[in-house]
Amino acid sequence: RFDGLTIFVTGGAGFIGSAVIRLLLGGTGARVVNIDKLTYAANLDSLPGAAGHPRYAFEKQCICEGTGLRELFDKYQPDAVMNLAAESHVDRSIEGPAEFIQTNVVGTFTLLQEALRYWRTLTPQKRPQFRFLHVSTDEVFGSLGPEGLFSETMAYAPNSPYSASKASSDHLVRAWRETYELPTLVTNCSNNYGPYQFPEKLIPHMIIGGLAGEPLPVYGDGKNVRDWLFVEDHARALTLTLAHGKAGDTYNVGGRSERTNLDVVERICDLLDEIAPGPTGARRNLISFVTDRPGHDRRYAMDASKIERELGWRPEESFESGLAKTVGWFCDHRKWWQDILDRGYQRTRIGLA
Ligand code: NAD
Ligand code: TDX
Repeated sequence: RFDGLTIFVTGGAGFIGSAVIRLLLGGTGARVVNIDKLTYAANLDSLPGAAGHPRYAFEKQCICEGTGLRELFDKYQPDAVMNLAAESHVDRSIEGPAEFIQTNVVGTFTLLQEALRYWRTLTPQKRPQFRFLHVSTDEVFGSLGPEGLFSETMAYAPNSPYSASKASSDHLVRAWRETYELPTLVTNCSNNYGPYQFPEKLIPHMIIGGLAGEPLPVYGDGKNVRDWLFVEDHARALTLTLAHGKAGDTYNVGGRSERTNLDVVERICDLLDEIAPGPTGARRNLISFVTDRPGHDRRYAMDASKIERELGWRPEESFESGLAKTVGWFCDHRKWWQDILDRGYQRTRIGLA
């Protein structure tokens, strides 16, 4: 249960990183160092109870800056690194790819270099126990037709600047293992959803827009398919992989919950109508089909049988219950997202307000 171990979590103020930290602090004995640059997507309010926790420290730090990282490795002497710091929104990557190359590629490279430098200072006994877990996405595999699943052995075929930058970082992690023997692991996960997700992503965007009675923009024909996973199930998969995964391996993580975007948005509308009746009546009327995302991948679906078989991981939350919980959470935590809207964030999708 990681008792006495020190774990670096980069991107710990983001959506998935904060779920990992809540799990590590609440369910294990690990000491956690949250390393985050605090971009627009970060929110320390997603870590209630962390500040002041005896096993938690926060360090405002960009993963592209080697000197700062070096000081943190020397200061905390970590047993593991979980790399979740990234630019994560596909639409933003289309409008401004530079930041994605910088953080996702150069940042991962810099973090690998500093982890390697530090790892080489460890005793030969401690070196094999060190872990560098890199958190990646199913989008590196490209787009599927109506049949089939992504497996760990499939060739990468990224289609967006975001997925290309993630694919590059995955390859760097692999190379640092093969060339320098740094004990790395890579996980590739499908679409996450749940509490504390930044409002620009599909599910929170539709919940918040639906509550406000605003148009709900569905890209293209709404028939693109995503494989949804509740964020807490992903966080468990990551801690399991860190604890029991085989160094050098990659693990696919997915929820076996394929849905078209239109199905997801309609279900959100119906849930909102049930629990938060609004002045607009049936919220499905708010659905508005808009210009498609350029290079929009048609279908993602993960074969997660390796992590299920080898590490005993299973998703616990069904999509139906997880979505209902998520809609309920956003209705009950308006201040969390209203503060984000009040701070103002640039909704960058081409053609959308
Ligand atoms: P997010 O955008 O919510 O959070 C990213 C966090 O990283 C933010 O707190 C941000 O401040 C931080 N960050 C960004 N650039 C940084 C830098 N240069 N230095 C330090 N910190 C920096 O992202 P998320 O949805 O939580 O995704 C986390 C990771 O999981 C990403 O690597 C993403 O590619 C991957 N992933 C996400 C999903 C998903 O559905 N959200 C699915 C599979 C994989
Ligand atoms: O307003 C919208 N309307 C819409 O139709 C938004 C924001 C999205 N969409 C569509 C595009 C996608 O097909 O919904 C789907 C999901 O969109 P996003 O929430 O932007 O996620 P996606 O592009 O699938 O990428 C996500 O999953 C994989 C995360 O953002 C990535 O970080 C992760 O790697």
